[in-house]
Amino acid sequence: MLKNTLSKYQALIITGVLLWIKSYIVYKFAFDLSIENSVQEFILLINPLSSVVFIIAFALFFSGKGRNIAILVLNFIATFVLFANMVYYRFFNDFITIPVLFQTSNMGDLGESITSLLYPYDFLLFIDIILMAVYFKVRKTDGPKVSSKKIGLTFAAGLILFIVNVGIAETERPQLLTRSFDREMLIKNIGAFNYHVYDAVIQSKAKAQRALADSSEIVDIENYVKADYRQPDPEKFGAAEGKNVVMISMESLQDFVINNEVEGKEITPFLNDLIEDEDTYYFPNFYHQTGQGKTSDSEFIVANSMYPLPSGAVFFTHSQNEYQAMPEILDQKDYYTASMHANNKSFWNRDIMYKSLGYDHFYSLKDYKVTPETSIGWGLKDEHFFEQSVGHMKEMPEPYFTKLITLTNHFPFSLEQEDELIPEWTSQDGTVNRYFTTARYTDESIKMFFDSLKNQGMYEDTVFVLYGDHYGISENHNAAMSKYLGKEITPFVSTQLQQVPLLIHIPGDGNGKVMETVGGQIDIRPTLLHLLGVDTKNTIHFGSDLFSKDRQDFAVLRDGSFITKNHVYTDGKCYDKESGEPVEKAQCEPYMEKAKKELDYSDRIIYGDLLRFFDPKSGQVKEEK
Ligand code: GP9
Ligand code: MN
Repeated sequence: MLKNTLSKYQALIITGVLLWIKSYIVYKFAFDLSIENSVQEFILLINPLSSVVFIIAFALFFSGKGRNIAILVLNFIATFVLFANMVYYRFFNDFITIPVLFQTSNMGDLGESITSLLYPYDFLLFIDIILMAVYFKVRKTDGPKVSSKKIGLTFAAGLILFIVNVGIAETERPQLLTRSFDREMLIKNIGAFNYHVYDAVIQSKAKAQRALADSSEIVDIENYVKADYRQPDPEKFGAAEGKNVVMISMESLQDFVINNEVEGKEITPFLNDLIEDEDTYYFPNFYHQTGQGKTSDSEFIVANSMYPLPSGAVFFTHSQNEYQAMPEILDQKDYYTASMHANNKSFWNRDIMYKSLGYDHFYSLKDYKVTPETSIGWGLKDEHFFEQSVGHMKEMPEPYFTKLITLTNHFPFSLEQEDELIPEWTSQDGTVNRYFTTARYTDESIKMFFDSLKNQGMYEDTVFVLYGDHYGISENHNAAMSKYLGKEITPFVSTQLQQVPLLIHIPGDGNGKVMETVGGQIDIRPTLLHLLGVDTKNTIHFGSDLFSKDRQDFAVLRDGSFITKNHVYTDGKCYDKESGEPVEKAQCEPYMEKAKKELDYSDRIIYGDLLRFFDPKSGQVKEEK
C-alpha cells in the first residue's frame, strides 16, 4: 500500500522533499539567521513542511497532465520566492515584503546593482524544475484523480503541521505573530512561505484600517504630541528667517567616517573642516531612523517628523494619504520648494509622493544631462549632479527650500580610477574597501558645490542642512568593520553604527559648535522650522527641536531600538553607553514605553490616514461633518 502510494504520487513527493531541502539550504547559506539553540535549529528545519504540504494539496486538485504542469508551476513559484529573497537579502540584509514587490519600477532601475547581486550558482535553485520537466516528458507519468476527501485531508495535514510549528515556535518566542516588525524572527519560526502569507494578511489589514479609522483616533495622539512639545531656544528661533534652505541628503554616509582615516588618509576632509567652522552645528549623536524604504524613508521622516513604516516603503504604500509636510508648510510661508535627484522620477514613487508632500517642483533625471562620461553606478556622478543643480537653483524664485539627494556613495560603491581621491582599502571585503573611496568622492563634490555657491553669490543667504540618509555598510560586513574599527561588532556597536552625520551650517552665525544631544532624523523638521521662525505648536510631529533647552536626549530606531543620554536599548537588552556592556533592563525601562508609543502612534496615523482629521491651521481635530 505504501509502495503503491509512493509510486502514484512520486512526482509530488520528490518535489515536496526538494522544496523542503532547498528552503533549508537557502536559510542556512543565503540568510544570516542567528540560531541560539537546538530547538531553534529544529524549528528552522521543519518550518517549510506545512507550506510544502499545502503546495502538494493544491497540486492534487489537478489530475493527468494537468497535475504535472501544476507541480512545475507551483515549484517554480515557491523557488522564485526563495530566489528573490536570497538576492534581496544580499543587498538589504532583510526579506521582501508585499509592498516592496510592487516596487518593480525600482527593480528595473537597479541596473549594475542587481547584476552584481546575482551569482551564477543562484540559478541552481531552479535545476530540479528543469529535471522534473524532462522526467515528465520521458516517463509520461500521469497523476491519478484524487477524491476531494483526500485533498481535504492533505490540507488538514498542512494545517496541523503549521499549528505544531507555531506551537513549538511560541515556546521559543511568545507572541510571535502579534509582533510583526522583526521579519527575521518570522522567517526563522514560521518559514519563508508562511511569512509571505502572513505579510499579505498584514497588508490587507492596513487597507482595512484606513476604511475603519475615524477622527477619534487622532485625539490621544494629539494629546501625546502636545505634551511632548518642547519650546524652541529663543536665541535660535528665527535665526535663519527668510534665508534659502539647502538640504543635502548624503547617500549612505555613516558617522564613523567623520574625522576618521583609512590607511592614514582622511575620508571626509571637507565635512571635517566644515564641522570646525564657527558657523556650523554638528550633531555626532544623531541617528537615521529608516526602515525598508531606505532613502525614501529618510525623506519621509524629515518631511513629516514621523516614523517610516515597519515594513515596506511608506512612499509606496501610503502615497495617497493626507500629509502636512515641511514643503507644504514652507510653501505657505512663500517658499519655493523643490527636490533634486538625478534618478528616474518614479524611483521610490517619488513623483507621486512628492505631490502629497507639497513640493512645488521635482528636478529628476530628465532635468539633468547624463552622459557615459559623467555617470557611474546608479547614475550621474555627484560632482556633475551638484554642478548642474546650481544651474537649476539659479532659476528658483527666492526664498527657496531645496533638497539635493546624492547618489555616488551607493552600493556597490563603484568609481572610476580618475575620480579616486584616496585608494580603496585593502581588507577582504570589497564593499567596505570601496565605501571609503566613494565617501571621499562625495565629500569632495560637496566641497565643489559650496565653492560654486560662494562664487556665484548664492552662499551667504542660505542655511545648509546636511545629513546621512541611512547606513551604507550593513551587518553582513561585520568582519571588515570589526577590523577597521578595531573592536568586536556587538549589538551595541551595531546600534551605534546607525549614527549618521548631521550638520547645520548658517553662514554668519558664528556660534557653531558640536552639539552632543542625542537625536534622529525625526528632529530635523522642528529644528529647521524653528530656525526659520516657523512655529510648530500646531503640527502633529514626533521629533523635537535639537536646539531646545529642555529637549530629551532620545532617538528611536525603526526596529524598536532606542538611544538615550546614557543607554542604548536593542534586541531586548539594555547597554551602558560608556562601557558598551549590558546592564539591568530596568535602566532602560523609563524610555521603553515612550519608544513603543511613538512608533505605534506614528504607524496609526499612517495606516488610518489620520491627518485627514486634523486641521493644522487651528491645531485642532476637525469638526465632524
Ligand atoms: C534612488 C536613491 C537610492 O533614487 O535614492 O536609494 P536607496 O537605495 O539608497 O534607498
Ligand atoms: Mn540612500
